[in-house]
Amino acid sequence: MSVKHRLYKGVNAKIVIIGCGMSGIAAAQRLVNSGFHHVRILEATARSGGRIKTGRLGDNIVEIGANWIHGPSEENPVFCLARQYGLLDPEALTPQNQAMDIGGHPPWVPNFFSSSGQKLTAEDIKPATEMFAELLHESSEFQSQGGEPWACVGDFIRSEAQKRAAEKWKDIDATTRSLRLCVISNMLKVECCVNGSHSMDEVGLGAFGLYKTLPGLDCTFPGGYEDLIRNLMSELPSGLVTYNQPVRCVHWNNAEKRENPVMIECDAGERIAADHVIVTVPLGYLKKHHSALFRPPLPLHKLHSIQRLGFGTNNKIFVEFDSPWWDADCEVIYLVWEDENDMVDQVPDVQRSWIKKLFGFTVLKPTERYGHVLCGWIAGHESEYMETLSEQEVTHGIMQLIRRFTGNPTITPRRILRSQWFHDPWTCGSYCHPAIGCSAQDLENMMEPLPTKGSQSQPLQVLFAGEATHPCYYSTVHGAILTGWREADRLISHYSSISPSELPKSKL
Ligand code: 6YU
Repeated sequence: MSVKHRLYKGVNAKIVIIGCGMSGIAAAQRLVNSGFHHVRILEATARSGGRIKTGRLGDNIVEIGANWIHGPSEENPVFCLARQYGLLDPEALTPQNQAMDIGGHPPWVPNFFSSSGQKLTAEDIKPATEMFAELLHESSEFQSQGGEPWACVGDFIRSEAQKRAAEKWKDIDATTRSLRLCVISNMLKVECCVNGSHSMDEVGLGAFGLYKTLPGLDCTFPGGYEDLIRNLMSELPSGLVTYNQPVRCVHWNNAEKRENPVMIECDAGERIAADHVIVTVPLGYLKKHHSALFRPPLPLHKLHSIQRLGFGTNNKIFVEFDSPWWDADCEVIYLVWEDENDMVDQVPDVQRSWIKKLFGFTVLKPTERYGHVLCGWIAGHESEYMETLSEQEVTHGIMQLIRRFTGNPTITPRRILRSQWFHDPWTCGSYCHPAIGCSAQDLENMMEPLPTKGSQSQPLQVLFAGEATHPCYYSTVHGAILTGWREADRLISHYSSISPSELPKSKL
């Protein structure tokens, strides 16, 4: 028997989804396809997509938010949907591309520059990048073993790198050894961007290995990530989303009206009664607004997990040039500061030297499509400070940086465009990471519906989706989709298992 049939040709349950990002859209799609008639999305902004946001720099399409399909292969729902809608380049569809197992770190062709204006050779940097890759891999293994020697990834990598450098590189001259440690500092800054953390000293060593990668060489959407959103939205009934409708408070266990246990109060004053609400707001927003957003307040164990999990900032600065100053085959440019052999990934004086946190640039390819455009990456408080500067100040900082590292005093950017995710009031940062002291239980707590098990009240009043509720694909778009489907399935199986007389009678 089909799911639709089991649901008695569509139940009348009123379901409100808060947020029209990937997880909210995925939940709505699955519920509507399963016969639920009364599904609504309330979205604070004027657009769908949330942290999937395609913009323009001149004639070029650039991604302000999510960039890649991480691990484009059969198990990745983003890949499968993008393939189904015909949104990918043929290369991304090849079995070879899908089979590549890169462990989350694509093997890009690098150029390394140093702060004294030198282009570094493979010989200079390879021992350091190899040691770093080894340490990163070891960092992810404590999750299954337990008994980690340090609380955070940063301390583990620093202490081991120092130890191993003293052993392995003891016959190397002091300048080269120091430069290699500076390369490790640069790699730590890369990891801050990958993890969405201020510093790797904030990422818990015990939980680092919770994140799982999928096979497949990361690929992009030639027409922009928002193509995926447009295709999915076109399959939803028109009028399902109310835009510019921020939700102020979710009143659950609503004693006044037993048949509609949830009352959603919007900023504009509208009050919407519902049987279920799926909350997909980002963890950054939850951290800041949980106390106003839920009445009664969240149970303490859930609140503690919201507080314990990390949610940091990773921003991009797109920079266009008249001509390239990097090699034709170069895919990523790393900038190594020669005074950073202490392997610290935070700058001491954010206002004066925020730019030192920018690890380098990825090169937008193919050149025929994008022209000469680089994407600079900067994480942490330095990134949050960058957001407060004017575009001219950021452009000046980038120009000085590139001139210094290339030794070419004439390089001048044509224009720039940067993201500002920390100051986005509906996101408050970029994505989550397991901070010090986190465990799998925190992600379990994040996804646990309210009221919690054992309560006598109506079940599944408040459900939680969004990237920060996925046990192993958090921080990604595929993680977000899967959480939307998970919560929709939770409701579908709930209604599949109850008799018609118990179904809600009301209409939205
Ligand atoms: C990916 C990638 N990528 C770069 C940057 C960012 C992110 N991600 P949404 O926020 O989308 O939706 C919530 C909605 O709720 C939103 O529309 C709000 O307006 C609304 N809302 C809020 N409050 C409300 C209220 N009160 N009322 C009503 N509405 C309200 N992911 O797969 N590939 O390349 C990147 C990247 C700069 C910012 C990314 C990437 C993350 C994804 O963008 C993100 O997870 C999903 O879009 C979230 O969807 P959602 O529905 O949950 O929320 C080893 C190891 C380490 C572990 N990490 C490795 C992975 C690395 C991740 N890498 C990311 C890198 C980039 C570059």
